[in-house]
Amino acid sequence: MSQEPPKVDLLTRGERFRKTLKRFAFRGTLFYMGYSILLLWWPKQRGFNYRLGIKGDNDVIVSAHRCGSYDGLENTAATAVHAITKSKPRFLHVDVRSTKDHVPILVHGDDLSRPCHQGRFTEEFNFKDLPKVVTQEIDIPFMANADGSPTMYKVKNLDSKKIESLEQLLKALNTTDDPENRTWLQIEFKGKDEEMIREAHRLLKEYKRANRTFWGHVDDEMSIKLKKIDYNMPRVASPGEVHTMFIKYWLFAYPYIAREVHYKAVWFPYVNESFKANLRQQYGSSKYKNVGDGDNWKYRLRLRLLEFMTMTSGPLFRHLHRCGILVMIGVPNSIEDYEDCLKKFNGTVDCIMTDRPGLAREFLEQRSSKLEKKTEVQPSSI
Ligand SMILES: *[C@@H]1O[C@H](CO)[C@@H](O)[C@H](O)[C@H]1NC(C)=O
Ligand SMILES: *[C@@H]1O[C@H](CO)[C@@H](O)[C@H](O)[C@H]1NC(C)=O
Ligand SMILES: *[C@@H]1O[C@H](CO)[C@@H](O)[C@H](O)[C@H]1NC(C)=O
Ligand SMILES: *[C@@H]1O[C@H](CO)[C@@H](O)[C@H](O)[C@H]1NC(C)=O
Ligand SMILES: CC(=O)N[C@H]1CO[C@H](CO)[C@@H](O)[C@@H]1O
Repeated sequence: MSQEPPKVDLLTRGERFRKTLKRFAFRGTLFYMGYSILLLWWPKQRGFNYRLGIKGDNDVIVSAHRCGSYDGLENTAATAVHAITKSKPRFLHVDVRSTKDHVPILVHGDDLSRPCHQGRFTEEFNFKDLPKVVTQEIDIPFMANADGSPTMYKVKNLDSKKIESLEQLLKALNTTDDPENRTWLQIEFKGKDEEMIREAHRLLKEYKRANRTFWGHVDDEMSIKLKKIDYNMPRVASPGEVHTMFIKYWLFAYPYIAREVHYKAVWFPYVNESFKANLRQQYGSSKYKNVGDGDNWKYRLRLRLLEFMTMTSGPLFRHLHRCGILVMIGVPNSIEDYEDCLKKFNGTVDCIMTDRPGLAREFLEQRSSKLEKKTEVQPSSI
């Protein structure tokens, strides 16, 4: 019986401790990642898609971006009513910001240069003093021409000559025939005026729309305020929340906190040449140029990040879908775009946000009849 000392004894206490720690860390990490993946597939908090009746992956709904800015002047009641009667989107998206007297108005940009050819901010005017809409044409930012310039909407006689308020929209919707109350509002607040948001909330209650409206704010801090103003209103995550969501997901942490999530929808961009042209402008690079020149590093970084997010979005978006959180993709605007968009986000898109709700609806109806045919054929061929 040779008395070889056990190997472990050769290690000092410190070394032994480090070894154990390593082993635990390794196993712990494996467990942490494994359980995260498990939760990603089988979320504890399963949801329903917010009473919108979305059943399976094949049911994709439409949101009319800025009320459908290809078919009428953006963010106006007339365009909204046209959309409801002609193309029946499930969501009417509007941009809402404030005047000096805290009236919620339907304007996209922070100044009035696009509709009124005045570079002054909306907050400089009381509602009744807002300048007239004078523009003869207005850009549809997510619809680029071949040279990268945006497609222009030609203003028609029937289009509103005034900047409209949220109340005017609600009034128009109240008298528009909408069987079964199918159409929901999707409000995108801008600016930092909390009083205006409270007023908008009061109006939504008054017009009995509060339980048929998703709201969101482009600013992260204000977005949290929405939660405080009315916890029960379904909220669209702010861009910042979406970024944080992805970072947590990449670190395998998202499924662990999914229960505490308050938002009921996320908006994610569909990156196409049109979107890139828009992004280039945002980052102040040279105007509407397609090829390289003027692309600054911020633009390129943002684009790479978006592409990486899109690439890795599959499991996360499927998870959101299972939790009952709507995944909205914006803003594809042609049949080609819709096909590409559904391919890129294979099976994870709940809602297409588009400036052409009529076209999108046609496309989706054709698609679902094709899908139905496929599923009908399959059983007999087996
Ligand atoms: C539509 O909504 C209004 C107001 O919320 C409500 O009074 C009405 O009963 C609803 N109609 C249907 C068919 O659900
Ligand atoms: C909405 O329309 C109904 C009649 O269709 C009317 O009774 C009601 O007062 C309107 N709501 C508001 C807030 O104006
Ligand atoms: C919203 O509330 C009204 C009553 O105020 C009700 O008639 C309607 O069905 C509700 N809509 C939804 C989608 O829950
Ligand atoms: C989408 O995913 C399904 C399986 O879920 C697969 O059969 C189909 O080929 C995919 N489509 C595309 C365009 O990748
Ligand atoms: C799928 C695709 O490429 N869609 C569109 C992207 O944007 C350009 C406009 O710059 C369209 O022409 C494409 O159809």
